[in-house]
Amino acid sequence: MTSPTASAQRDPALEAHLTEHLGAGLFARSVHAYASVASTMDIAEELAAGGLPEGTLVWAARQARGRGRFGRAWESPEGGIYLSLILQPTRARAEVPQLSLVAGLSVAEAIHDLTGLFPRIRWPNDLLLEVRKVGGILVEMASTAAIVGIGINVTTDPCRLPPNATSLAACTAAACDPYRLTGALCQRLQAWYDAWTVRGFAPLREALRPWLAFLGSVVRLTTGDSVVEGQAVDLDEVGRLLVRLDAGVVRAFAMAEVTRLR
Ligand code: BT5
Repeated sequence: MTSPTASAQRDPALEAHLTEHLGAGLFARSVHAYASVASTMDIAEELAAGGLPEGTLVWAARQARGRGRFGRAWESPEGGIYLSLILQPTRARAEVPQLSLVAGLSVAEAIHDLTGLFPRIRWPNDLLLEVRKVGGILVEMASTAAIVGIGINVTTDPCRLPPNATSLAACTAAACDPYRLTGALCQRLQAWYDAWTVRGFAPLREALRPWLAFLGSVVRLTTGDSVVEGQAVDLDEVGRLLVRLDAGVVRAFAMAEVTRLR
């Protein structure tokens, strides 16, 4: 089988353009950009195994086989940004899934910086505008690194997306430049990643609250084959979703699909 990096061609013009917007931070050190790849996750995993450093950014304008969680597909037509970052967290392995919320907050803030839109984070990994999904986060553990994947529909024509999806350009008249958005996102992410590295989830918990979708709402949580309903009340100190069940008991969920009921 051909390796992911051997079957994709880096694009120096794209890399130069991105570098202009990345400043001098962590994610500007090693930039690998492509017009098209199968999945930026596979490329980042291969680069991490080959010893590329923390901060390496793999960016693509299109993906042929973008993926979400649990083997789902991530539609990746032109107009979106698709990126994966190699991180080498020094925090405990059990805390690494928190990177999904670290990245979600950074994406929400970057979108707000650029467009004035106020996206909501549907715990644990979706970005919503109104009720439609505009972005998603995927955290995977590779042998030597954590790979954080981010997909955002920027100027994508919603006709090319699943029915419950939208793009930034479909929601605002503000300019939605994918390179500027990548730069803003990397800046925000570096700041939150540094804060998380030093202080853990506590600062994130506070900062996330205003961006969370469904707090106070009655939600349905689906975890594997069990379905639970209750009121979403908060995140706990490690990023789990706290839900008040009918009996008044508050239970913490580490992983679930969340839908708002009312
Ligand atoms: C996610 O999974 O939301 C994580 C998506 C991560 C994508 C990035 S792109 C860069 C990097 N390289 C990759 O190959 N992946 C990462 P999940 O929560 O499982 O959501 C998947 C579901 O979102 C699908 O089943 C569809 O319902 C929906 N979906 C698919 N493509 C979409 C899109 N472009 N926009 C909005 N929703 C989409």
